[in-house]
Amino acid sequence: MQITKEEFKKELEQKLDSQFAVDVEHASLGELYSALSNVLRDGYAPNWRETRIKEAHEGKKQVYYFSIEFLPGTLLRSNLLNLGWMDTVKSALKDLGLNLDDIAAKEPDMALGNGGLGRLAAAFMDSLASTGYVGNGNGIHYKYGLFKQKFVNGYQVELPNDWLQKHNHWEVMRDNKSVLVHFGGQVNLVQKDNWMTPEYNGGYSIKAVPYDIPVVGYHTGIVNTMRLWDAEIPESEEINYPTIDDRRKVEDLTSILYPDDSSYSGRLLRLKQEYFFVSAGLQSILRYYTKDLKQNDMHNLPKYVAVHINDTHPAMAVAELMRLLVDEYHIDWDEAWKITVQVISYTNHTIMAEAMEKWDINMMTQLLPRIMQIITEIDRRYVISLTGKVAESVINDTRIVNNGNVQMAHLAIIGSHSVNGVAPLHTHLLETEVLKEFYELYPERFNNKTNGITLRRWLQIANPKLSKLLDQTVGRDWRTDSAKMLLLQDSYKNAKVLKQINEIKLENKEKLAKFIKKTTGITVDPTAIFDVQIKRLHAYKRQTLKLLHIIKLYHDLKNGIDHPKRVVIFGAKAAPSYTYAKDVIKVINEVANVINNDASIHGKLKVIFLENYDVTLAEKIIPAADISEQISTTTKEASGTSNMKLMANGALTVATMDGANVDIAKAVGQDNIFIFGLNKDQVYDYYNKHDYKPRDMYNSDQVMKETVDALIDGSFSKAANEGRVLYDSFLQENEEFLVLADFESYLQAQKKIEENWHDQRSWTQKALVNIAHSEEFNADNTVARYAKDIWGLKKLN
Ligand code: GL2
Repeated sequence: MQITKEEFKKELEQKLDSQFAVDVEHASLGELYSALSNVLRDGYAPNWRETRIKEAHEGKKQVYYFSIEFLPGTLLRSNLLNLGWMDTVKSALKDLGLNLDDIAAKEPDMALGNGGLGRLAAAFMDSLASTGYVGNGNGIHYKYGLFKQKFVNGYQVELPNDWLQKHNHWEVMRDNKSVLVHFGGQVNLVQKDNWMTPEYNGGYSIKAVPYDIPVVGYHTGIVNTMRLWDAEIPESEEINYPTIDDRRKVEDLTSILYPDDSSYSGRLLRLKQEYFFVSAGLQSILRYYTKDLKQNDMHNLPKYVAVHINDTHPAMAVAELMRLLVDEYHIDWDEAWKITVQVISYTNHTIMAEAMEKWDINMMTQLLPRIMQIITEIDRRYVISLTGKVAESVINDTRIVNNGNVQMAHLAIIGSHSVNGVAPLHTHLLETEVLKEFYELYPERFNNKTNGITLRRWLQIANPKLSKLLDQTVGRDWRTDSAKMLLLQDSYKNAKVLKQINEIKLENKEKLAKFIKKTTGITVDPTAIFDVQIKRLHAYKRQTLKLLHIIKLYHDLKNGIDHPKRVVIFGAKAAPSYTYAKDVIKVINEVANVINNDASIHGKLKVIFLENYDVTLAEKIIPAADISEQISTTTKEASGTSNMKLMANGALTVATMDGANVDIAKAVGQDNIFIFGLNKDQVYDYYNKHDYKPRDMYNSDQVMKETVDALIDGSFSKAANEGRVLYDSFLQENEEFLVLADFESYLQAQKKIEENWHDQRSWTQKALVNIAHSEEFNADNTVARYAKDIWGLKKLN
């Protein structure tokens, strides 16, 4: 539905009046946000309803994307954009003396995740709706999102992120679609009507209540649904929970994202969360299949339904679907297994061993007795199917239940028809190292799907000026057909276009500089190099290597060795129980303090660590970046996606040949990226031979020694203890992240960056090539590959 400026103004006035009894002139920004989002809801509601009717009518196969994280960020501007209202509304608001950005800033960021994996899930939702597919999200309606990060004396402090406090204007609670999820008790199988039927003794049920969030497609008229489940006490069981405290204990199931897994109770809660949203999701899918689609043959389920498990957190879907098919729909085990494997597919997002989930058998037996029985049976049959065919060691390594644990990745792989990695190198490592034995058993299941990003958010919304420039140079079609962005290369020598790219970057940097001033009090020069590292804080991502580079630059400047002016900008949260990552934050903050307050270097180097990195903050930083730091230890970063967002905004990448950096390098060519560091074979060489001796490197390299020593020689005395932790970690024999091994090569890459910076024309040309080629990482295309190769979807008519 389209709207004119006048219609919009009238609607806005009416909403303000009916909701708050105020007029435009007297409305607060919060009231304007609320009224504006309600006008927008009226705009897409018919499409939402019609999409549902159409889905059922056409009976096309749908994908359900199960993810414990979704990071959509804010939705006001993306809904405006996707509905085609952006320009009209902006201009109408301007007539009223209002600014969309000020109003949009009132929306809380939906931070229901902590990193790339959750953002990817949200990007896929947007892409499915924007390219014409029916795709549904399935996740958890956390009352508190990822913590709000503050720095106190340089330390990270975590505060609750009460994003629902002011009400989520987009969601619709659908009580009538609730389902019950059962926990605990004991289960016996008894013969009933010729069927081994589970009989439950004890335990309790929790009511899963869905909150549906619309996912508005870009100019497609399609509005899909992201369904997030909240926990409530079933009316029938209220009597068992007489006090508010009792109730809260149950409803806390969906309170927090990532309960602290260092305690038993934290792990138990996490396991509960995983089963809760998996069971609720699958129950509602089967109800839709039988009631709305009026299908009664479960054998046809794979023709209508694809369930995708985003990492292992929803891997219990394999066992839960088996439970529903066998126990509730009385399908024979073998038949049910075939259906399950055809329905389910799995993405692996990391090779890091600590992220490979496993659950203690006793915990699982207590909490989910029937699921544990089913997993045991899947495992038993798996072992039988391979006995005598492959080496016993292979069976032991790959079976689901071993060493007292349930291996979730094994369950996911054995129960899926597709297992994919997220960049070619990552997939290759899965096939040849991490999941080698599985690859040999099921080569046909493995495939690669390189990650992608939503250019709508990262260009159209975050960088409207660059988007307009693209309109002028390559035509507006790039907004729906990103391949057109490649035409920007025709302007490689066009002085006017290059000048415009520069001007836009400078404007974006000025805007960010103002934000930095406002939030940190620090003045930065927008003409300096804006050098950006934004991602979760993790040892493998090596914010520490950037830190060493900063210290080296600082020493040079103190010693009269000149460098171009640089502002290093960090954004990163450390997981609350990850002390090393928190130490890194403290050290960076104290190093920043010393450098930012040292008048002797004349402001040539500034270090800014912005608090509370989230999607909203990323939208501010990314358009202003000159340098994109992608410096993980090669082999460790499965893909990365900030690398794609930053290149789309014309930042040049400094990178190891890790994850999707490899593909970015291929896309833009060696001249338009700064590659450094050990390659995968060299890294594995160190790992296999166990002969990485950083202390020898340190002793024989004076520059390295001085740089690293600064962490413990009192230069940054307010982080003496934490500095010592970092120092020790770098020098430890066989240190896993090979920080010092890449130090020299990283300095060389940074030197090259400085040399290139002096030639502004060639710098901007490199930026232009990066912008043009970012289209290769358009999530719309990624999703099209999933739809075709894994899910077997057809677009809605
Ligand atoms: C991650 C990977 O670390 C990251 O490299 C990848 O881009 C994303 C999306 O595939 O997945 N894995 C993971 O657990 N998180 C990630 O960001 N949190």
